[in-house]
Amino acid sequence: MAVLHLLAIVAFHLLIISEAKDSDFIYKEFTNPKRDTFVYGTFPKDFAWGVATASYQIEGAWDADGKGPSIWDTFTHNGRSHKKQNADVACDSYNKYEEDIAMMKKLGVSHYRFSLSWPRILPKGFANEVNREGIEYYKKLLDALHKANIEPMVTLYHWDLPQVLQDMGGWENEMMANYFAAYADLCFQAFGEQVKLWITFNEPTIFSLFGYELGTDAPGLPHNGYGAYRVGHTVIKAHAKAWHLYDQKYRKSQGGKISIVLHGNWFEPKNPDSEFDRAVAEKASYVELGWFANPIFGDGDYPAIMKDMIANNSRIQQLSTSRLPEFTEDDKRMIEGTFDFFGLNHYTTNLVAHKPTVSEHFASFFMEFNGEMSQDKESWPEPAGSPWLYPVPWGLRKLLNHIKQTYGDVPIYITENGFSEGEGPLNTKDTARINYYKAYINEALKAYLIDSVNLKGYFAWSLMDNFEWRSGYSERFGLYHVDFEDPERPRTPRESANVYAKIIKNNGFPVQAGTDHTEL
Ligand code: GOI
Repeated sequence: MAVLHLLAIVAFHLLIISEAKDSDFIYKEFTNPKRDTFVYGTFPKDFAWGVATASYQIEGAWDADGKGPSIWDTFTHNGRSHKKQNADVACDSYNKYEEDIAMMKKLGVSHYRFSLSWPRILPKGFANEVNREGIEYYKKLLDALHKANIEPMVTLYHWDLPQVLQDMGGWENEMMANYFAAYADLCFQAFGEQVKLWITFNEPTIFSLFGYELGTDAPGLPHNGYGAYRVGHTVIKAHAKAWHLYDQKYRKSQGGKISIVLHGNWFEPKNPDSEFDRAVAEKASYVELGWFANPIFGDGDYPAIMKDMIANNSRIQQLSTSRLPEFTEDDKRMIEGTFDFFGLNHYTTNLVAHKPTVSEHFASFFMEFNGEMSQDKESWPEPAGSPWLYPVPWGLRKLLNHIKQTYGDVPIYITENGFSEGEGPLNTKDTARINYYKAYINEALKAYLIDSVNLKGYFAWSLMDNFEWRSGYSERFGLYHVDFEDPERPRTPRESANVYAKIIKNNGFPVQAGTDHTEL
């Protein structure tokens, strides 16, 4: 059956491969010589091609027209980001959204993923005081997208919590699940006619861990060993409540889809011959994604491997109960199956080696695994702008297959993928980013064509340079460059914008006449 399926696909798409040319992405060494071979072929006809952004990172207008402050306004105004930078103005997309849409038209995207600023809509956090001007802004944006024939994918929460809700404990307060559901209800009501793809949360692992465990991100609380787990527990319930609300109250009339976006690295054993390294790498993959994916896409509960790990470590730390909270049976029934697709943000791969890290005296998510993360600095190309972002394209294909094997044949959108460079004078020749996009999109194509992964779309991060959280403007992810020194915030396309536009126009990498191809 599998063989027949593969043959059918090969025949249908004229799947043809060729050895990498010097313009393609080449690794210095690899164990499987075919691994990095470039594949020619195209994505399905209705494939979603998009770009992604987030409200705090692009909008600016931080206190305009009745907007309340978010935890990121507080955090940056306290000087906690790189060079005390903030996003008070950022890309000024609050005023320049029409320019943004013109850029999207040039790229030829079919979809735009952006997020709503909760404190712009509800300055006091709660749904009893609605800021009309906030609603109007997003309605204008949605109308303009509609006119441009671009489908919106709207994230309800991309990290900019109203400060007033943080003053009540933020995501560590269980009541947040209800407050979030009320905010979601209002958004479905206000925008649901125009929005057919909803995302509840962007990367809950990341804002839990960096905001409430390490404290390097807003709200900056170093609640090591327990903060992130408490946050995650409430966020999962908040997501499930919003999903059920949409399902029961809006799905029939509005006909959209709603799900969650999870961050996933691929984890590769540092020494593939070591069963210890293999076991820790596997654990890392099952826990990073599975913390949120297993409850939602699996059986309603945390992965067993995660529950055991944290319970054991808590025992070593002389605690009477696990630091990971438990779901009730009712919780599990409410949470299980609350998805319409799988939203995946993926950027890089890590090597994992076994190393005893669990301590009797200090608890931390990052020490829970008895493992150590690193990068293969010998074989992987240097990251250009973000020290953590090593381009490892084959990791994406492995991760997509892992998702299919672990959570079933669910429709997957790659909701973020992209590459950064450092600050500096405008250089439109962004070869490293071009190589990154070509190679990663090609691995996505392999997952679709060869591995039959149910891939529905791909969103590049990001449309333009923007405020990169604690790194300020020092890491640039844009297909378009933005000059943050100029009050006009002029945007200039980089070469990668043209390359991405061409990939979109071709719906992948069709076979070209006159090039040297070998059949698979
Ligand atoms: C998305 O997050 C997000 O959705 C967008 O809003 C965002 O703009 C976009 O990606 C681009 O980033 C070497 C413990 C140096 C502490 C290695 C572990 C620093 C610090 C590896 C691991 C990692 C993408 C910063 C998810 C945060 C960048 C999560 C990617 C800093 C490191 C670490 C490291 C670590 N991450 N983020 N860091």
